[in-house]
Amino acid sequence: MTKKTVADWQALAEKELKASPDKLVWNTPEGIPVKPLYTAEDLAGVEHLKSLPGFKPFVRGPRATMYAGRPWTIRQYAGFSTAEESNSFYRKALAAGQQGVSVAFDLATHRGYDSDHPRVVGDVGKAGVAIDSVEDMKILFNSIPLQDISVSMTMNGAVIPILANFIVTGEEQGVSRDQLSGTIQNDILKEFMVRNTYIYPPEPSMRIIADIIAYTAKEMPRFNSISISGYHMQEAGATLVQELAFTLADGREYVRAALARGLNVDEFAGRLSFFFAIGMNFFMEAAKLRAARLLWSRIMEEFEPKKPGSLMLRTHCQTSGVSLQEQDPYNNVIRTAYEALSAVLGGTQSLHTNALDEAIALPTEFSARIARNTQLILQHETGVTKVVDPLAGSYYVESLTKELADKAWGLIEEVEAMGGMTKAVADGLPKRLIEEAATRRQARVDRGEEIIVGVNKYRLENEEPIDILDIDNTAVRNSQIKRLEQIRRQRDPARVAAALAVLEEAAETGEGNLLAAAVEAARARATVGEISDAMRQAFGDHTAVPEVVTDIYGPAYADDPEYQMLTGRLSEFSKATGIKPKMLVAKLGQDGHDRGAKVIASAFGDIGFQVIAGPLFQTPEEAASLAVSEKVQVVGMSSLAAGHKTLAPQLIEALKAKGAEDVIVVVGGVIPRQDYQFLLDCGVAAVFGPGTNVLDAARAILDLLEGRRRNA
Ligand code: MLC
Ligand code: 5AD
Repeated sequence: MTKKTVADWQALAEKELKASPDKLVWNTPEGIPVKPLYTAEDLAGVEHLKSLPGFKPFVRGPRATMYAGRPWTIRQYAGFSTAEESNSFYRKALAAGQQGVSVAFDLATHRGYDSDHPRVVGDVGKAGVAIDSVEDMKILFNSIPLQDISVSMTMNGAVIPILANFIVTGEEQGVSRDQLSGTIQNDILKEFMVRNTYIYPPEPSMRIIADIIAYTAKEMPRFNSISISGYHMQEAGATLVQELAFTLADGREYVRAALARGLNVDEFAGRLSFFFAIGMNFFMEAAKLRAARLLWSRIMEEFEPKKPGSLMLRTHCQTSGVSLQEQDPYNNVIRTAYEALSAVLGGTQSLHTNALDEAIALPTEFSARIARNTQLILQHETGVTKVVDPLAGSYYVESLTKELADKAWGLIEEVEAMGGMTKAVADGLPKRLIEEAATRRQARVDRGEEIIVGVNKYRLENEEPIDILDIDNTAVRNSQIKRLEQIRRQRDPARVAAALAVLEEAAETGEGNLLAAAVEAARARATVGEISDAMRQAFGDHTAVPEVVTDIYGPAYADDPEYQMLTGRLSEFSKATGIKPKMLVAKLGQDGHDRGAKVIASAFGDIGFQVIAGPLFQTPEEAASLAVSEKVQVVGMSSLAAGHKTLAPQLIEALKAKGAEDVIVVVGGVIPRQDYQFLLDCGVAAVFGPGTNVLDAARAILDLLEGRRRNA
């Protein structure tokens, strides 16, 4: 038999297809042309092929034996309501097979506000657990042995008070800080880019990070000082190349900040850790983790470390939140299982699998169990843990690994040419590129070019609502306020004031370590808000000016008759009324998830609305004032952090109080069906839940505007 060549395959494929097989090439959003066939020829030039796990460049994994020696950590991110409730949830989860703890704090805590602050009325206990002081933190970890269980804390803005509270909780549980193991997210650059739970401006924020790296390097050898995160970039719409490149570029920037603080690279590099999202592009996601390890070891070589561990990328992964849907929600179990397998084939160290109700609410005990079991089944039943890096040698995966690495490296070099990530973030380039990618994707989904089962294809006629977790925000707030009052009554005010003064001075002068100073303040029972405020005095608050990308959604629809009909109707309406309809896209409370708001603002602008993108973190009162001064006809309130039942009625009341009751209020975002009627009864004109097609939303709003005009 003669040996067949790729040319022979081409010919056969052409016969089979009756067309060139080139038409099967899939151009991914990353700009990577994925071919229908990969062969040994594709491996020419792939330099990492011969590497072994446990050795640099670690493509095949950071450990020699990987899961055969020890499986990844099942670490489910969770937190809601009070410390008592979250503690009980963690303990049950640990008893049922979870292996590490991961704390989700509420948005008030993230932004450095105590639960009694007037700006956080809708946020307390909602998207995570409310923590105001060491007393709450001690309840949170009650009966969880901190010398044995590693704890991840997702905290970036109020990172100093939270880590200080954790250290003091350990002390008071009898666990010294050198025994504490875990991870603090502490990654502020991506907050400025996509996640938005920052407090202070970039420069002092970078100092905070360097202080934490310095403190943990000396005092907490088992603790990972940072979790450099791409997860939120992908959630905000980034392509995998963008996620890879910006995350690693962030990491490089943190290394530089720590070196500038006078540390030796080997003192801290082994405790830097990473965090990536794993979406539905199965092989590419696994390849992404392999490429990440390859590139990180390349980046770290520049700093000439002596320890091999300093070149090693270790990572947590979370399955993709945005890939999950409100419609036909049991499909989410399937999506999450594939994503989890991809993360594991990519060699993650720790994994969170999302719950099936992700698109509408926080997990219930039931949905959390299914999510956890998704990993337990992978670990115990599938055999995937038995062999290290089983995808190695796959023509496709190895080529993809190289292609992703090359493409990401190009973008990393671009960032470098701008002077590094802090500068790039200040310029806004990464944010812009990610928002463009997000808007492009929305257009693909709305047009049905990217199929989502149960959403833009195979949609059910009738959806059965599922049980969801609802949190009584007022009850949580009241109980937090009670405990705050008690703490303030019982503590020694002179000791608190003295400790806060030392902290403020450290912030002001640049001398001393902020975390060390905050630990003393936490021991004295200064609250999260007070510790944050002491630094606010010196650093000030960061405020971002919202920018909106344009001409992405429109051009994607240029040839579409439905789109043309809508823009036509809109321009008729504008002609008849003398102005383009004007809409404020408002973000209320401490909810910084703005992908949806930005995509809506961008797409509506292209469609022909005048759009005002409101600033983040407004109170309902502030948003109403802006709506009135800008003379908008519509306010679109975007809510992804479960504050809608508190904030929407307040917004409507505030508009009424200003004589602007004719302004149409619509609400979009993560809104459970169960809440629609409540919102409509409060005067909301329409609700747009997850999976809404943007054109449908625009049409509905135009209908409302025309209706108003007819009735006027
Ligand atoms: C591992 N070990 C082995 C081994 N594999 N030993 C022998 N043989 C093997 N095969 C050892 C390790 O060296 C380590 O010990 C210990 O076992 C634990 O392994 P690990 O791989 O370090 O796992 P873990 O402790 O789980 O740490 C994983 C991590 C860490 C490094 C990625 O940073 C982490 O847990 N991150 C989680 C971050 C997270 O959950 N974030 C949630 C974000 S949610 P030793 O002694 O070396 O430590 C979010 C959402 C939002 O952000 O709100 O927006
Ligand atoms: N509990 C569990 N999961 C949460 N997420 C956010 N907050 C919580 C919480 N309190 C998950 C969602 C979201 C991602 C950022 O983390 O999956 O997409």
